[in-house]
Amino acid sequence: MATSINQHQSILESASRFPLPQGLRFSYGTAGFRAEASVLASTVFRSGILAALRSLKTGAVIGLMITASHNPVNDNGVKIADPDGGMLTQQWEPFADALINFDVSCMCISWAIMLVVLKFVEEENIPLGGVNSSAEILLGRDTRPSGRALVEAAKQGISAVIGAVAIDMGILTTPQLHWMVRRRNKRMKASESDYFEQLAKSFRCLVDLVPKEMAKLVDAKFVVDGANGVGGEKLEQLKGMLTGLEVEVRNLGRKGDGILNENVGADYVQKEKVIPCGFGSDDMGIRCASLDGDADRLVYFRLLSANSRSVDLVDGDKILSLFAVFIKEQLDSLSKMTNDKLRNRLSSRLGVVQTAYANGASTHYLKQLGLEVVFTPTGVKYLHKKASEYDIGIYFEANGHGTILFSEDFISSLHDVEKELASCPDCESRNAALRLLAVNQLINQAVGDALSGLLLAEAILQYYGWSINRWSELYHDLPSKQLKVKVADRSAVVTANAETQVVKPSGLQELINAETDKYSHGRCFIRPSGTEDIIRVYAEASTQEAADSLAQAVEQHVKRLLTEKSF
Ligand code: G16
Repeated sequence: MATSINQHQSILESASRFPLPQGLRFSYGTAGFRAEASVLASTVFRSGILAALRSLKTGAVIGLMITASHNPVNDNGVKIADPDGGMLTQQWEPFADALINFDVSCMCISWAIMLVVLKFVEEENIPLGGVNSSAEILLGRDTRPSGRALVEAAKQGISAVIGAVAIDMGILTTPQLHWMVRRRNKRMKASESDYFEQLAKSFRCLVDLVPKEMAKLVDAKFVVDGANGVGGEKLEQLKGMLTGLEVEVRNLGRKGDGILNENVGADYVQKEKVIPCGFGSDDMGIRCASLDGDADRLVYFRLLSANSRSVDLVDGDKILSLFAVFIKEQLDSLSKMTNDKLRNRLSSRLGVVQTAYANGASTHYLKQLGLEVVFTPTGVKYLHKKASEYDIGIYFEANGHGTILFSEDFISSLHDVEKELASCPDCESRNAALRLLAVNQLINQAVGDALSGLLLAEAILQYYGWSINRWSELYHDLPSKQLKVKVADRSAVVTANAETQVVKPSGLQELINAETDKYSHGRCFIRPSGTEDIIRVYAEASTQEAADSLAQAVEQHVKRLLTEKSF
């Protein structure tokens, strides 16, 4: 078939321009491929082919984001958004790994990449080379200097697939790109200004439903650390459209501001529990928040004392708890409706999804509220999938990545109930329905989004009239410690049971158990990072000293066992 031959040539010719760096292997980790930017051209080029094939297969728009999120500025990476705006389906990850790692530098195997593609195309029945085949891929990038060249590599990968078109959306936050993909596939307005308008409008709607005396109790001043990344500038743009919120944005990544993610941003504040650069004793008593490099994570914090850099961290677990309390209260209002027919229409399953990193105190608190709490491995791809099984699924990782998902059936019932109650403008059930509808509009349904999460948190604080101190007091975190251990090969660690048990190397879990047993309220696990070349150690105990010492003891075991060649 002529088209097929053209197609083969197209991929072969362009693939030879992007040789795989010698001796390197890339793996599709927690959120796609990530590495030092200078070695990523071939990975990004091939991810372009991958995204085009995914678009052909699904007949829908796919997103390809060039970002390394919380990683240092010299890293970069690729995140791929599926038609619903979520992460690339896990079923395609093995193909992604195979495609990205095939070595075509040697002419004798240059056809091999074609074989990998063709085998997969046949297995998945992808209409590659078909006369009417068309594919559309939205491209976005964060503010990393390497982003522009990598977008060009992605474009070449996409155009190597005949019929595939790349649309370059420029600099975006990761959640904006995921939102756009989802909206385009639903044939809805999907530009950046549509995104800002939707956030501003739904935030306004929530704030309008706040009793005025409550809103007055919340300190208007609020400062956000933009991590010197893309999120700060986007928040600057959005803030002009917001009423009911005074926000100052720092660490915008402008000239003289500092380096992306270096001693700034959500990952730094959450892991180190200290204020980011650009914050100091003048911020004592002020509500502060941090975004990460691509604005898909959010944490809040407040300075503990004017002469220390330590913070009281309000992490993803507490954001989750705030959202859960609010959503549950709205559902409780709806359950008090006297109209049985309407009430029954809204009977819903509310579920909460966490990972092993969730502080034990948060899980205890959520369960005490009567909520169903389930666990998945780290990575929004797992949490998102689990949360979508509920009518309302709230998921958050402690690092601040999360959102609230609503089922279409539940939203449609809410609309019906709201219409039925239209003649009762002040009744609490109608207001509860309106609030939930506004939350569904505000909070990103595709992926965790720091900007939409921040607006929802602010609206809920106004609703309750809560300060950040009051929010932080919802429960007291068990002291915890996280460490990173550099090892030669992080894939030597294999875990099970939502990453709470080490399966390999053998014997390591027993050592962790023995250390953990020494501490009151001790809990500890390790796992290989899927975004950095390290093993992560998490420890929790009844005092900070105990948590630190447990983490350090386990770190030593990891170092020793992973440098021994015997396992
Ligand atoms: C990504 C994922 C998150 C995950 C994080 C850390 O975040 O989207 O779900 O929690 O990596 O992963 P790991 O511990 O495997 O390094 P981001 O914000 O870096 O894209």
